[in-house]
Order: sequence, then C-alpha cells, then structure tokens
Amino acid sequence: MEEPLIICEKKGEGVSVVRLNRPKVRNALNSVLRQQMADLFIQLNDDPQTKAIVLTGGDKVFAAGADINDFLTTSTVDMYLRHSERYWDAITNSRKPIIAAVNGYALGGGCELAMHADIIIAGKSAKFGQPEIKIGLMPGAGGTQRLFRAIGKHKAMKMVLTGNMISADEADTMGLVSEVVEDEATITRAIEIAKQLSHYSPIALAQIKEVANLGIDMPLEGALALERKAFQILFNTHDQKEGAKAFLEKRPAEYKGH
Ligand code: CO8
Repeated sequence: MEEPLIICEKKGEGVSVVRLNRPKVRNALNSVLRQQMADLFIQLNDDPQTKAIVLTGGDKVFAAGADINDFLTTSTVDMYLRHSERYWDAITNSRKPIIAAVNGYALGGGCELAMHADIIIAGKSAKFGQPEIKIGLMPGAGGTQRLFRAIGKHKAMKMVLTGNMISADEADTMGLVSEVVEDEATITRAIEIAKQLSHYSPIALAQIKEVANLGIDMPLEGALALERKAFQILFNTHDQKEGAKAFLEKRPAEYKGH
C-alpha cells in the first residue's frame, strides 16, 4: 500500500499534528499533497476536538518547495487554471493557531509554507531559503511579500536574489522564526506551545489572529480601530466573562469557544 502524503495525529489536549510525508523527494509539495493539506486544514478547523495545529515535515527536511518535476511542462495557463491560491487560503484562513516545527530544509514553497504558520519553532540545523532564482524562477507564494514583511527589505532581498540559505540562528536573529531549539526538541516544543494555546479561549485566539493578520497590511489608524472592535466584540462572549471570573476566583478558566 502507498504511504499517505500527509499524516495527521492527535496528541491530546486539543493538539493535532500534521506531518508532510514525501521523504523520497524531500517533501516536495506537488498538487496532490497540497490539495490534501488544504482539505485537512479545513477539516481540522471544523473539528471541535482540535484547538491548535502543529505543522511539520521530517527530521532532515521540512519541505524542499514545489515539486520541480512539475515545472518541466507546465504552461502559464496550466499554472493559472490551477488557482493554487486556494491551497494556501485554507491554511491562511485557519482560525486555529498553527505552529510550524521546522527541522532541516525549508526551501522555496517550503519556506513559504512555514511562513503561513503563526509561530515557527526551528531546530538548530534548520535551513531556510528561497532558491527559486537558482532554477530560473522566482518565489510564488509569499517569498517576495511575507518574507519582506517578516524580516525587512535588505535581508529578504539578499535571500531571494542570491537564493542562498540561512541558518536557524540567522533566521532567529532576523525574526523569521519564533524560537530555536535542539533538533530533537523541535516537535516536543511545538506541541508544548500548542497545548498551552489549546487551553485558552478559541474565540479570543481567532480574533487575535484575524486582527493581527489583517491589520499588519493596513494603515495604523484603521488597524487600531479593527483591534478595538474585535476587543469590544469579545465582551459579549462567555469566554471573556469566564476568564475574568476564573482569575478573580483563583481557579483555571473553562472556555467554551463562544
Ligand atoms: N522537487 C522535486 N524533487 C525534489 C525536490 C523538489 N523541490 N527537492 C528534492 N527533490 C528530489 C531530488 O530530485 C532527488 O531525487 P532522486 O532521488 O530521484 O535523485 C531527491 O529528492 C533527493 O534530493 P537530493 O539528492 O538533492 O537531496 P539532498 O538531501 O542532497 O538535498 C535539498 C536536499 C537541499 C532540499 C535539495 O534537494 C534541493 O536543493 N532541492 C530543491 C530546492 C528548491 O530549489 N526548491 C524550490 C523549488 S521552486 C518553488 O518552491 C517555487 C514555489 C512556488 C509556490 C509554491 C508551490 C508549492
């Protein structure tokens, strides 16, 4: 029987781990894998048992980018008609927090995939890069946009123009990752953070994500208004009242997500 391209495991306390599983081609992201990943993210968002998602690859590679085999014959029209933005949208629109656990290479579409996460935990030997230029191409899923917003023009421009990789420590210094840990600890740490988040109010987490992700590209005044409105909305939720009450009663809060 063929190995599944994606493996999803429940780790308890509301954490689901999504693992890319095409090790022979370094987890290259072909259309089938990407469709399955998109479907899975939609499914996990609808799954009441899942509160936070950890996204990971293998020990030596997170993902080596798009499947280059596919690039030999694909035409412009083929590429357009694929509407691959829908694969990414399923991840971008996740209301539940996503924590990427990156070991080894995160290159091209793999680096872009990691950047779709809310928090990135990198193992010490992780390497990030946008090497598309080395194959006569350019980034196509956020490498010229999300990367620039994450680390600034001159660091990002150097990465996309040279195609050279950076180490986990460099990525940490630049602000591309949230935390660097020993390689063996990457998944454990990501799950630990996911478990922490899974005990918080899902509706508050979703509001933080929505406001932060929309607001970052808006003029400050509008973004602050958006933040204020979301903050106000939370005052009509069970979870906000429960959070305040539990604090004052010195007990753990029991959140319901509404
Ligand atoms: N696509 C297809 N096959 C790949 C890919 C890939 N991206 N990466 C590796 N492979 C295959 C190799 O061809 C090789 O196959 P075979 O065993 O048949 O010879 C096998 O995987 C193992 O590869 P290596 O021998 O090269 O393994 P190493 O461990 O020595 O090196 C590397 C690992 C550094 C990851 C290396 O394989 C590499 O540089 N890969 C290509 C990285 C790259 O250029 N990525 C960018 C691709 S373009 C892109 O991502 C555009 C994004 C557009 C939008 C997003 C769409 C998802």
